[in-house]
Amino acid sequence: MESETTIEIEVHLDADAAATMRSDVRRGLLAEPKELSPKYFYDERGSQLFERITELEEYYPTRAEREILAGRSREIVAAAGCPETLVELGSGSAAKTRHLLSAMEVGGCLRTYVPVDISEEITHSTAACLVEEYPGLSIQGLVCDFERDLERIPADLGPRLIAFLGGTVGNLYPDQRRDFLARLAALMGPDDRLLLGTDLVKETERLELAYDDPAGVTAEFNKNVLTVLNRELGADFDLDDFQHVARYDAEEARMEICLRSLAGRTIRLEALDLSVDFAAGEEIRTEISSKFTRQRLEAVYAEAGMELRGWFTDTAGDYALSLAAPL
Ligand code: SAH
Ligand code: AVI
Repeated sequence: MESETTIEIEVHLDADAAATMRSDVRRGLLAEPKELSPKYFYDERGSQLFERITELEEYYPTRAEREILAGRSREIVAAAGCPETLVELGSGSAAKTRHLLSAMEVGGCLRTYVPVDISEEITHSTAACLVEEYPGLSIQGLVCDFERDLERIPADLGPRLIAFLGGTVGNLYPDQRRDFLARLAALMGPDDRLLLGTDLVKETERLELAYDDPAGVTAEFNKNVLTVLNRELGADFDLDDFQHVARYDAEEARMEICLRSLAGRTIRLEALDLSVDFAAGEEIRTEISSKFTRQRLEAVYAEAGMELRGWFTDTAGDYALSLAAPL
């Protein structure tokens, strides 16, 4: 890279985003069963707690994805045609992304990195670290909701590799996932490629342990969404009144992460002028985390207007990175 290192980060967490949060939370807490979007986990503390999850012995997906990226990034980048731009959806700390950036640098094609994340703090700190590590890299970050603002991703930066790592696609509900991937496919040019990280179906016991670690970090991460609602919406949740629950639904092939009210109570959300009743034992579903097989992913791509072009797994076969192209 010969050009100058630059960082530009556009923030799109405006009044609309605040209004979306208010209507999402109102709808979710009045729904049957109650639910909240996992995007509200990720304030500064939520991002830090997720980083701690990635270091847990029980949480294998990060390690498995790192193994694939450390061993096969050059192959992946070559299969993607050594594009100039790496767009990363839900980039977070971009810890594993370095393997892709380095492979693009070695291949002589790296120009621009576009991190896209809802968490402003982590996007700024990630960008600041990466410009030190990759002199000449242009960073054009977007702090936004990738579902709401997908069309803001720059399209004029040459061929793009669009990475969606960590298994975050598994946190979208099937209809959301279908719409999201179809919109993404419609935005992709013939030379763009998607690199998608997905956790694979496995034994219930390992899955449940990965989402309910004995040290309680995942429970803290899950309960953090209540802290976010207390702060942003003037809610009066007491975190000790709720229990972290993580169970595998084999039929749907997904983990369901919930918060269970230990007793009957009424929660007040001042900013919504809303009071919500909880029965003893009633749950709020705060996240799903879908698990895939190669066959299921092929079907997911087909209905979104893409096709599978490459399949990379870790040695244990726990996790897959797949490369896809628009049809
Ligand atoms: N890719 C990283 C982080 C995964 S955690 C890894 O593999 O380790 C999920 C990331 O997606 C978080 O950084 C979170 O802030 C971001 N995220 C979740 N929902 C989002 C949304 N709707 N829009 C933008 N970013 C989102
Ligand atoms: C970000 N996402 C892929 C994580 C997952 O595994 O579904 C979030 C997470 N929730 C609890 N532990 C990790």
